Amino acid sequence: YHRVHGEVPTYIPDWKLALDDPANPFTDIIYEKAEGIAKITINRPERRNAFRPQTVKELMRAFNDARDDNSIGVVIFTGKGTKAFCSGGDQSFRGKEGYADYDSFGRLNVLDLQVQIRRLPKPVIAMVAGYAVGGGHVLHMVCDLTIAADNAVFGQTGPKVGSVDAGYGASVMDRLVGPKRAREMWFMAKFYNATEADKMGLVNTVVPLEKLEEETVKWCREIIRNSPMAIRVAKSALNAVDDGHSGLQQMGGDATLLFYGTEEGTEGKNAYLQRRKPDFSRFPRLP
Ligand code: S0N
Repeated sequence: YHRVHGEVPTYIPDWKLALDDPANPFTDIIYEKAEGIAKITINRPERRNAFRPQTVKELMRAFNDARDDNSIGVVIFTGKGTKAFCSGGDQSFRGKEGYADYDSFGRLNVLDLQVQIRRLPKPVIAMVAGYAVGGGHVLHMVCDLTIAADNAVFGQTGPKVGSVDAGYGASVMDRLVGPKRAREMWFMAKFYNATEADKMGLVNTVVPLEKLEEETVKWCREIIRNSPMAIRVAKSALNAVDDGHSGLQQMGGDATLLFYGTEEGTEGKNAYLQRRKPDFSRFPRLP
């Protein structure tokens, strides 16, 4: 492979701020791009990168942009600083119906963000230094890959603070670590260090903290060299069974997308536009 593609460079790219809308600047995140990689960083280190509804709204804006930007092949999702990837929902914003910030009613919009990451047709890599706990642990789990620093700590806190993620937080975890470990993680709300998380299948690799970004970018560069369509189809296929109708819809959309690119698909469209009957006779009925 390396003989064909060459070695992957390890320097950290020259990140450029992205989606810098002066009328609507980000307050809770940092959004950067370089070399076909988008980097989305939760920027609330004083709260161990806990998210409030505003944080989630900004994350969704950035992830949406990364999906639509044709030059982006992979997304890094991370937290500012070395102490936390994300410590989950900001408890000081929690109300009766969920989390509330500028408007007075609560919302559970992190669930929409989880779905967005699952359906984004490009790989999303969680780059984890420090704590990935509570809703922050679920966010790393819904990412396609996780690169952990050796100071990373993983776990659910819900049963200790009166919350629970009974959606992807339960089902994706069950897939990742198996039913017994998933029960252990939820019932006991224990924390696990990076080595333990690696053994449990929660992460892809563990690297020294000072090498975290270098290694993550290296993985991104490897991915970007490969076929975007193959990666897109692989991601939707890997999620399809677990995501039910929604997963099949995503994968089915890939089939439609590929069909539109064929002569057979184009004949149907051309015939309609040219006001003639389509001639599909020349297309084979493959075995
Ligand atoms: C992360 C921990 C272990 C770090 O400990 P450490 O290093 O000792 O730091 P601290 O001194 O504890 O923290 C530093 C400052 O940061 C504040 N802070 C940290 N985490 C949070 C947080 N989650 N919310 C608000 N503030 C936080 C500290 O208060 C401290 O501030 P100062 O300096 O002012 O004292 C440790 O901090 C810890 O255990 N944090 C709490 C982890 C936690 O329980 N998170 C919430 C879990 N629940 C969720 O995530 C909700 C899930 C969810 O959102 C959801 C799920 C499914 C369906 C819907 C929803 C939904 O509600 O939307």
